Amino acid sequence: MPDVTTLPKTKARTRTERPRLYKVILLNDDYTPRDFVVTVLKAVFRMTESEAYGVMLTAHRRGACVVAVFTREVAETKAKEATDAGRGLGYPLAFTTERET
Ligand code: TYC
Repeated sequence: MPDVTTLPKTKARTRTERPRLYKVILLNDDYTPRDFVVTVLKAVFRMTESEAYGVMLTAHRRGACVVAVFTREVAETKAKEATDAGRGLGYPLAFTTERET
C-alpha cells in the first residue's frame, strides 16, 4: 500500500497589519475665545480641564498643537465635529488631520 497521506505541507498564517494612525491637530487663530477652545477639547476629545488648557495654550503660542492620535475614521470624524462646533458660532476654529509617518 503506497503512502498517500495528505497532510498539509504548509501552515496557513493570518497576518493582521496594524492600522495607520492619524494625528488630530488644533490650529491657532486670532478670533476663537480661549474658553471655547477648552470647552470643545473637553467635549470632543474627553480631556480634563488642565489637559485642554495646556493644548489650547500650546496652539495659541506655537500656532498648532497635536491633540491626539486615532485611526483615520475616528480622527476625521472628531476633527470635523470639533471644527463644526466653532462654525456653529461663527468662529474660525480649525482642526486638521495628518497621517503619522
Ligand atoms: N488665539 C486665540 C485668542 O487669543 C485663542 C485660541 C487658542 C484659538 C488656540 C485657537 O487653537 C486655538 N483668543
